[in-house]
Amino acid sequence: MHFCNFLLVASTAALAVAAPSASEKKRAKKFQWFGVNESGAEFGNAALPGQLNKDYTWPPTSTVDTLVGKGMNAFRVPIMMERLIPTKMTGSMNATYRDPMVQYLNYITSKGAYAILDPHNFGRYYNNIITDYSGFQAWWKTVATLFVNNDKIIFDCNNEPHDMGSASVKQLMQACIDGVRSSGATSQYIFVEGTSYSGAWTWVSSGNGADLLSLTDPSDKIVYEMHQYLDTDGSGTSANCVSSTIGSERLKAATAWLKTNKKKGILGEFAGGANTQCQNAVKDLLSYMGSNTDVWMGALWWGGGPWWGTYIYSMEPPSGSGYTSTLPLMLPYI
Ligand SMILES: *[C@@H]1O[C@H](CO)[C@@H](O)[C@H](O)[C@H]1NC(C)=O
Ligand SMILES: CC(=O)N[C@H]1CO[C@H](CO)[C@@H](O)[C@@H]1O
Repeated sequence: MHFCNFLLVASTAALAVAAPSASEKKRAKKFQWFGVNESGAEFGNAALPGQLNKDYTWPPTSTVDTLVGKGMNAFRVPIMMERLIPTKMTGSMNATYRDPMVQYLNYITSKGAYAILDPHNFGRYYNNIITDYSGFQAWWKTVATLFVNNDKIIFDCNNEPHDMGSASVKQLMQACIDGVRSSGATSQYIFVEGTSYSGAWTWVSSGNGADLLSLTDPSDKIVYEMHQYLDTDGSGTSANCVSSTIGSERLKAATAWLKTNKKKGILGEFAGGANTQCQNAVKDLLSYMGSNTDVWMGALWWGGGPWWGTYIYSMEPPSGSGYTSTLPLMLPYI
């Protein structure tokens, strides 16, 4: 609920910090996308389908006006595959979940921003690793049909597959691409993710680099989405960061892979705790990406949304720790 105030207060914070340097401003403009994950609709996934406003919620549309007004232009919206199409992937959509989702995403794009539709399923459907690729393709065809005429929707095939081989994930991502395109949605970007939680630091070593390279899209609008946290195990569960340069270090191999293969990347999730080491690390990460915008198209902080409470990376005003102390550092990049 409070998330709508995120950038409103951010603008106030901007007045209180030093103006961005010319080089920072220049860098900032080069990101195609900068924004946040807007959580809520994927919450309470132990309860499927779950009840609206009890197990899960939709972030308020009023957020969007404020955030877009302050310069953000990309919102990743996690959802649950099972809530949208229950029982089986080839089934039909549940209107109770579908209609507010469509409204919310269309609202975002009506403001000129990109809405990233993110089935937050870790490569699983009802907790089983998806191996029915044609079923998954059907799921995406059904869903993409809703947005055929909206070129500011981005289809994010699946959040953070893990404990499955990169070759299997390749098949999963290709099924998504094929499903989306066969719906008639041909103008939109598609974000693909890899195994090992789509970590940037393990992109090459996990096999993603080799296997996902051969994905094909008739519209040629694939963007490789990677995630990078800055804590010891890279899981995004600690408020501490390894060092102030860990971000750029962890992105190096993936950046080289993108360049060598002439691919585009998006950092779909990143965050660090609200302490000096992490804040320097976040700055280092964004600076590094800012000098490699030939391959990095943007970055999305994890996470925003109305139900995060005292989460270590919360951007929630008035007291979310990321919001009160890390946000000012990121303003030059918005
Ligand atoms: C449809 O979704 C609503 C809310 O998510 C849920 O309460 C209802 O049980 C769902 N219906 C089916 C058939 O899954
Ligand atoms: C890194 C992180 O914060 N991951 C969380 C993302 O959000 C889901 C719920 O949406 C949590 O279960 C994860 O722990």
